[in-house]
Amino acid sequence: MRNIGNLDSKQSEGFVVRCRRLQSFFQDGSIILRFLLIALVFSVLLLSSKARLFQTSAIAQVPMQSMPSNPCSALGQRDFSAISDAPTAILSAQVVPATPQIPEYCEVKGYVTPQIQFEVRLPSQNWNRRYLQVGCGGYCGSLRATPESITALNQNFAVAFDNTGHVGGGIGAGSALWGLDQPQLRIDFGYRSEHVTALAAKAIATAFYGKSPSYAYFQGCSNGGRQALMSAQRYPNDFNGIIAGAPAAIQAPLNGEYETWNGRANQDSQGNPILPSDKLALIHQAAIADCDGKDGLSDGQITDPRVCTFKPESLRCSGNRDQANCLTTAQIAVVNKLYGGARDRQGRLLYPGSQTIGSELAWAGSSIGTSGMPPFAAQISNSYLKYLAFPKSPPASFSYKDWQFTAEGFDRLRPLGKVYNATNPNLKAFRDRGRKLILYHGWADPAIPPQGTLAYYQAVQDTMGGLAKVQQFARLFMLPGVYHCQGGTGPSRVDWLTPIVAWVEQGTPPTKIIASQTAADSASGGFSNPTERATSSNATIVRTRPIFPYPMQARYSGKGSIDDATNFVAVMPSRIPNDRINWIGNDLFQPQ
Ligand SMILES: [Ca+2]
Repeated sequence: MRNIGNLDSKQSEGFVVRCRRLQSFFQDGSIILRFLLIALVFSVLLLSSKARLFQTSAIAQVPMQSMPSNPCSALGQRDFSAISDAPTAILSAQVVPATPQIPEYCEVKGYVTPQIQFEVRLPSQNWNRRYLQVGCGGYCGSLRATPESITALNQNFAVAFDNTGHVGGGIGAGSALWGLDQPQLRIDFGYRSEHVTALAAKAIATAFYGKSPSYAYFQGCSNGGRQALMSAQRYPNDFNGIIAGAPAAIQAPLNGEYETWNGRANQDSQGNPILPSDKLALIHQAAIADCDGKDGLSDGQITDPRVCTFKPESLRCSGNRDQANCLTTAQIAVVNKLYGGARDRQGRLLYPGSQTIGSELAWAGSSIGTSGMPPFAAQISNSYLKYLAFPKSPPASFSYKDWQFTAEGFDRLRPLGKVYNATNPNLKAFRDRGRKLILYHGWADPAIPPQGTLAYYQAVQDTMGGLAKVQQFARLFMLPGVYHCQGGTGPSRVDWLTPIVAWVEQGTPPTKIIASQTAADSASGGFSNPTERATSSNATIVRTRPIFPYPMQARYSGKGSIDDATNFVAVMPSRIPNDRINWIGNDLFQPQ
């Protein structure tokens, strides 16, 4: 009777009755009847316990909850060196006590050869048989428990993350020095680290619980979004469901051309800045005034900035005299370089995308330096070209300022691009295994152009039988006014995990996502610390909006608050956008 676990008193009485009948049948019933009754009893018990789980979990329909079958510390003695493709060593295994924020878990640290360090967090109680691996942004180089990983741990997922195979990271000077003529470390960062971490973490979870995970998920944004797509393309066995946010998927052209272009757009011939960051508000306000209402609602956010026709020339200073409320000819040229994107002398695009109209406030720090610091674009480009871009790295004196925007230059980025780019639109193996993919991108992303994600999604459609067929396993959500992964002038807070779980486990595709926004989100420049974002999660919500699968858009119903998602409906745009972009790397979207 001790095994009835979660059943309430009424259910317990029923169980007692069933036990007595069972006893009676064992005494005088036929073998077939005994078998049928035993099966019935187990079915009732299973349904009863599942019904309770339905009510208690935000993530619906937990397959089965499991407890550890081995002590945490025992994992430190286990030999995982024989994992195929992922020889693994454990460095430590210890119980981390519960806090008000996080339940008790077994923390396992280790590495996969040669140096892919990882951390696995295994909940001590009520594991939901799910595994979530989270990606790592920029050039990674450290173990980062993202807010998404903490949320999932709270929901009794086993979670893991890794440093992508090297130490040192960020985006500043020397942040990618680890890659200097290091082919293996480049491969580990490029595509191997998430695969082998998944192999190791699943084996460790299985050893701990005595059961393997029922479902595996991956969630990442930026470089983590690139890792997400890489998994879908190269390792379709690894994850049942994948969430790819603002992916840095077209990485060699992104970091080699696009960021280099943006990093240099605001430099005069002496290297001094032309456009001060305090003029970005002026440009943004003029852009919003020009385009906000074109989507049918003046709400401070632009549903699809590609319909905008704003020109910075409208802010031209009289007599080209530099004043606070206008732009000089040179400043207008900077803005047009950012709106126009990286190009060679013939005007051919070297990257499929550019800064979007409406994103101007987020240029501060990303494309326009602040406080005397070079912008993000210059830093990430410089590290890429010096340490990651070429089979043989350039001399130490080389910098992003020496790069030539030419077809020849683009071709020089191709060999290592094969390691970093996640641009293969052939997702057949992924689809055929029943896997699901959610893609999302902010329309005002100042770091990675949203048009590139649209172009990739278009290539997937072209390869996989069109939009309707692709939406059976891969859906894209475009977030108006949202910066890089988070923050922005539009709602950016989204629970992506619940819908991917529902899609994978229940076959329920996401038809509507609710995004929310706090006052603090609007002030974010798109590069705020994710940890700070997590701790401010209790901030007051000032707006919610529905996001529909692309290309559907949210339109105001005409009644009620424009800050309440319930007052918006899904509409198809009057003209279905053409997301193909003619650029010098068209062939990168050819199916492999
Ligand atoms: Ca609007």
